Amino acid sequence: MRIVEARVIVTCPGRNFVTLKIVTSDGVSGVGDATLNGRELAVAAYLQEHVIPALIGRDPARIEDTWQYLYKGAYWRRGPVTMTAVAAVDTALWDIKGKIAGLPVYQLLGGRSRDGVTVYGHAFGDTAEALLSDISRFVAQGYRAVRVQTAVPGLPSVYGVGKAGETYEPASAAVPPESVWDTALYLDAVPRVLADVRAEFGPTLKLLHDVHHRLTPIEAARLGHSLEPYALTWLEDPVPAELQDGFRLIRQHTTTPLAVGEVFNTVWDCQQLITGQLIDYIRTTVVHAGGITHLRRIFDLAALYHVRSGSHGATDLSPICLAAALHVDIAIPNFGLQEYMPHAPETDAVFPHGYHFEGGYLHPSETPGLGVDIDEELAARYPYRPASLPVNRLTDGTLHSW
Ligand code: KDG
Ligand code: MG
Repeated sequence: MRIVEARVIVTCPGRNFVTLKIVTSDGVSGVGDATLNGRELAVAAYLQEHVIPALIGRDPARIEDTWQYLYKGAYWRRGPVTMTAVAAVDTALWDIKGKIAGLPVYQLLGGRSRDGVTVYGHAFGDTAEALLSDISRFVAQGYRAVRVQTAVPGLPSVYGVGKAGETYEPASAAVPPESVWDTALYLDAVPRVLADVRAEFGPTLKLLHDVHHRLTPIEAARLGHSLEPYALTWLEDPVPAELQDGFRLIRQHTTTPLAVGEVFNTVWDCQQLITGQLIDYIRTTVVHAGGITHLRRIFDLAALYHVRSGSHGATDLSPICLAAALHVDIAIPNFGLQEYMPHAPETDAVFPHGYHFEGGYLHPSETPGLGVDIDEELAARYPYRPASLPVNRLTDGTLHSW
């Protein structure tokens, strides 16, 4: 069997998604998510110009060899654009392998290690009442874990915190919008909010908080320490993680568990963090970390060092990525949590899928392969719209982290 065709589909059913579809000489097809928020067309061009010509004629069964060929053969290794493109091919090949075997992909990964995938939802509020009521909404649906994001008095807006009832969508304008950031106001507000939330919901609801890379290590150490009484499950992205050693400083000062990795692309981005036991959860996921093949390699390394998975799952990762992530989550021994933000109805219609949510768990599809597809006719009705993630400036105008 050979790969005879591969096509890139760019669509915007509520937000932008890039999908790779690979077709074999036997007429079996597989899909892979290739979406890189705010840089969609860079991946589409990488696939179209550099990857697809090299795929035609290859044996679709050779997943590992194709991964190595695309990673090493490019000469230019790593990086989000390259690794998202490699991930799309890898995911589509696992989909094809599952369909040919007549098995859901998780069976090819060793079968179930658990009955369901525990997920966390995103609660946010621009007022204390709005936040508490948003968390209650998740609890009522059976969620066992909730990420808590809050407005900061004195700041006009905060990344990822919309008005009650709004959907979460940080990529808005074609050119990055700019907002103002003040660390002192943030560090003052967050512990008070989490104290209220813990008091309201009791000790068993898992609470998470995402810092979105906005602190320095010593500021993050202080925040982690001040949040200890509220027993977070994790404090996410406390600092930008190019300097993996920065986490050592945070670790020395707090027992609040740490999570990082949604922007990582390879095992090399987290090697020190994992082997130094500087984190508790690694947030890499299928689409941005080289597909199922490479993600499993990262999670296997993590398992040796008591680090658990906590894969990224915001709505800018398509239902194809979520479907693939669930097959990994259900199979690996060191699963921790899976992020879950339901997609917009238009998105779900473009990507028909068999995974489902029930009582705080997601369950992967039982159909052969990934159990997700793209309706290309419907996708064609939603043309690409440029959108970018925002940047932050400090009050004196200095460009800060996002
Ligand atoms: O593309 C960026 C989003 O996926 C990101 O802002 C979401 O931080 C995020 C999260 O934890 O889901
Ligand atoms: Mg995050």
